Amino acid sequence: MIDLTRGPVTALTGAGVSAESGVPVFRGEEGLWRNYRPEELATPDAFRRNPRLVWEWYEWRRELIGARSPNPAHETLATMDKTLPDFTLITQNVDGLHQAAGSESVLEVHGNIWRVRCTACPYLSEDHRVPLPELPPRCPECGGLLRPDVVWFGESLSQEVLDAAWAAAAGCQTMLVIGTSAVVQPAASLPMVALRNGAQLIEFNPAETPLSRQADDVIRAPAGEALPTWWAAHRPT
Ligand code: BV8
Ligand code: ZN
Repeated sequence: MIDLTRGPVTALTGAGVSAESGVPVFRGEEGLWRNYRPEELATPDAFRRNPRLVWEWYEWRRELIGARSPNPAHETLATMDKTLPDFTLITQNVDGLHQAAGSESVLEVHGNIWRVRCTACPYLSEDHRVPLPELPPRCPECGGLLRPDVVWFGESLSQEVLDAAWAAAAGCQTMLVIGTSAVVQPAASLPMVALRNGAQLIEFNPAETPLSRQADDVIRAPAGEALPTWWAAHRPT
């Protein structure tokens, strides 16, 4: 029986936790956009070659995400954050839905689609405007090209965020892995770090993943349905 009072709890989420909010996952059939795959658009080369095309994809995602709300899985994770004495949420998602559901300290290992930064000066800002006034958007400080403040394929993650995520994985007694295909590195190594340190691993995913065999428990169901139920049965009284 999973006992959440045994020690720190860490949750790692991927695109699947936002699926029931209507945000397309990366590797499902609807993960395509105009027949491009994320691995072709979410790269520095694609942006260098065609910043307007890459921004059209982000604009489309911002418009879509902006019209969506957190689902019960996001809400349950926000409740865990408030209820458990030592809880850390790590997300690979850039949609900001965990914060919208009330999660306070979220480790966003791949950045956030609602922040933009300049490619030519230190300008960095929250920007929720949909649509943006022009594509690609320009820096108000220096006129340089703005880019989404996300981590593209081939780019390194923020060392500070990655260190915090690594420590949370290494230090937890229980890790919940929710809605990720566990293929993108280095995030996909976090559950292995937890396992190596003796954590119990619970996977919430309707489909099999490379983690499933190593998990102590697998909940083969959509997170929006399964996580609230699971939490009701396991929340410390
Ligand atoms: C790095 C931000 C060091 C952008 C993302 C060759 C060349 C270059 C690099 C590599 C290479 N080979 C490997 C690499 C490393 C690469 C990598 O891992 N590639 C993969 C494709 C093999 N990683 C990197 O490049 C990383 N950086 O390594 O730096 C370096 C430096 C220089 C050169 C080399 C290396 C950076 C990776 C970050 C990429 N950015 N996002 C944006 O979003 O616009 S990744 C992107 O994929 C999203 O963040 C997403 O979260 C993430 C992972 O996908 P998932 O979240 O798991 O989503 P997915 O669709 O895959 O799965 C959804 C799951 O949900 C499924 O399992 C499904 O069953 C489930 N599900 C569906 N519905 C539900 C559900 N679950 C629950 N409930 C439901 N209702
Ligand atoms: Zn600038």
